[in-house]
Amino acid sequence: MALTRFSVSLDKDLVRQFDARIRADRCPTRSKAVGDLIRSALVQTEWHASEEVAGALVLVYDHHKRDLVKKLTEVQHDQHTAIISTQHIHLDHDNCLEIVAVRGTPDIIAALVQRLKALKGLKHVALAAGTTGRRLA
Ligand code: NI
Repeated sequence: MALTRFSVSLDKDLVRQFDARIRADRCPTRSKAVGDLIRSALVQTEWHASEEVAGALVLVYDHHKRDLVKKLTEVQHDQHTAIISTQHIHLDHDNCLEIVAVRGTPDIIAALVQRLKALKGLKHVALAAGTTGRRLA
């Protein structure tokens, strides 16, 4: 990996806050912290473009809720092209945690999230918007 050095001029207080955050996160260097921020911004850019992205959906629900499991299965089958895999964890007697790995264009994944959020009875729906990694250094 070829490295490039560049200098940046920033507000002194902003740098102090950034360094405090780096220490709290136990990030080893400013360079790594800045690189992570740049990658994070680039991943957000991928989600605003129409190229392939990847991520994970986290769902929490009570499997006793009437018809919920059936509806969840229907939605996932309808959107199967965006779903790589699903992991189901029985958290306790009532609650289930489902992790749905997704890959596709942002609009297809957004449509899946929208349909899941529209279902009654889900306690939690969250999307970790990630990347395929192909366009990132
Ligand atoms: Ni379960």
